[in-house]
Amino acid sequence: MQALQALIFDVDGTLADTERDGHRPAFNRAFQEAGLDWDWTVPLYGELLAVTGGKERILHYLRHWQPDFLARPDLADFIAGLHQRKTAHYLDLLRSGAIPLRPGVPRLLGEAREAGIRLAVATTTTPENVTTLLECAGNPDLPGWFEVIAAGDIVPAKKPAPDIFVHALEQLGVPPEACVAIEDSANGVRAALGADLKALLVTTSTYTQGEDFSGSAEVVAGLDNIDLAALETLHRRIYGAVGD
Ligand code: XBP
Ligand code: MG
Repeated sequence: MQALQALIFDVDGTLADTERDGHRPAFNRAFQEAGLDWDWTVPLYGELLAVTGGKERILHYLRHWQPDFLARPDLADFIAGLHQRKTAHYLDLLRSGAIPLRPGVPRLLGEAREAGIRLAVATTTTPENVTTLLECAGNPDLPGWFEVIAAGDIVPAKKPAPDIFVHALEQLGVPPEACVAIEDSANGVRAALGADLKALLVTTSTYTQGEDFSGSAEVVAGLDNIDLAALETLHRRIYGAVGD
């Protein structure tokens, strides 16, 4: 049986609870700046989160709530421009310290680093959003603790497609059975399982409580009480003890 070699973390909702008070207001600021009267309220954003990827989420919103915009000849550029401004506003929010890492995350990352367990990220958001979150909510060295930051448009299909997790595994050069993956959403669970990451811990977040996490090994409300030993126990429960 493979020993545990690496942890693969989702970002939004897992490392930090970023959606309601981070990404969502950033989208709204970009819309206001563009003179659009679109308001992604807390409940509406919860519905829109069914679609991963900010650009994809804007297109989904247009299709269902603003179909007249679909006729724009420059639709792709229009969406890309809104998303670029949204990302700028999100980075400002991160740099203001508005979004902390979730309780237990700094400790768990330190334990893994101390034990020589490799760290990776597999996320739908952009690489800069990841490094800026880690630098500003954690510490300036934190991005360097992650050997692999698999993020955003680096893969053709976003979660729930498995592509980003497959990419992270390829970059790590380890099989899925050598890893534990940590996610917060049903889309993330489907993506991780699609990459054969069976040792999968779910930590529910603001918007994902009550989602379908079928196939995950364990569901917790947060990582406050999850240490490296708990992840090693979960890994053994799925794959058996080393030497089995
Ligand atoms: C969550 C997402 C992202 C964010 C918005 O990513 O689906 O799209 O909501 O970020 P994950 P962008 O849970 O996989 O970390 O606007 O940069 O896409
Ligand atoms: Mg997530």
